[in-house]
Amino acid sequence: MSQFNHKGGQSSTLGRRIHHRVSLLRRCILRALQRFLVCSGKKPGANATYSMLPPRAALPSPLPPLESTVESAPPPLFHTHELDTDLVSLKISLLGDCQIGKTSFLVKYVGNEKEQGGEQRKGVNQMDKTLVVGGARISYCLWEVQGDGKSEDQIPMACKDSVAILIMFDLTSRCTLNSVLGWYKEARKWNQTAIPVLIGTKFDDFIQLPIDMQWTIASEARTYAKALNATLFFSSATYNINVNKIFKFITAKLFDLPWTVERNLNVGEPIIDF
Ligand SMILES: Nc1nc2c(ncn2[C@@H]2O[C@H](COP(=O)(O)OP(=O)(O)OP(=O)(O)O)[C@@H](O)[C@H]2O)c(=O)[nH]1
Ligand SMILES: [Mg+2]
Repeated sequence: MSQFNHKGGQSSTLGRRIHHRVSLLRRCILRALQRFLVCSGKKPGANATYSMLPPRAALPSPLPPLESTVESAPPPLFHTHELDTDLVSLKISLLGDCQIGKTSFLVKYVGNEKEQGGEQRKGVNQMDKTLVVGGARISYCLWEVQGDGKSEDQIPMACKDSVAILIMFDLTSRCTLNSVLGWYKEARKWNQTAIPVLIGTKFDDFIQLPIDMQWTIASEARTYAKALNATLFFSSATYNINVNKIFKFITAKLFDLPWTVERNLNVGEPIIDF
């Protein structure tokens, strides 16, 4: 009997120990579960369900304004690739007279990716460049309308659904500046919402001109920019002046990012006016 009692005492001690360990383990599991739910944004509760974390959850989180703009923006502007949900596709079109440096500008920006994305359609030159901005991947689809304007459908093809329209002219050729209004009107027939940007190319050649001529062309360009309600940039593809900055400006404006260009109105320097 005493043996039985002794055994009974031993088994109840063992039982208490097991119960203690089980409740300890239970508490640990509950704590881990609560932490998980807090991290995934859900309140712990009887009906809480688990959700699989997306595979890219380990990536740095995108800049908040960028994400919120992508979600709240009207659908035709930002395209996410069906198989690539974190890739935002932005179409940008380039227009302007022949031989003003549109292709050179694109090639300077796209760089080595030209080989992958380069595509030639009738009257339109298309290149792609992908960048990572604040954790989100942005694919710029750049459509250049060839300056001869021979094919009727090339302007609608390039301008429809684009988020920005770059109207370009050669800073050393006044007649190409006078054409910008015509290009702008034509582009607006197909797209009324795209951000307009006016770009004077070949700044490196322009600064070789007499200073009074530079001043005249610069003030005329500023007048056109105001008429188009566009931001004005002087650039040079050859010397990589204001090429990347223009795309950065467009991206910041589209996604309301905290980055702004500085105005530069000094004659002899690459002008930026808005
Ligand atoms: N000095 C100077 N020359 C440039 C610059 N960009 C382009 N060019 C020259 O301008 C000429 C025309 O350049 P493209 O880039 O082919 O011009 P485009 O506007 O694409 O011409 P089209 O497609 O035929 O309408 C070439 O000889 C280029 O080398 C620049 O920034 N500075
Ligand atoms: Mg070209």
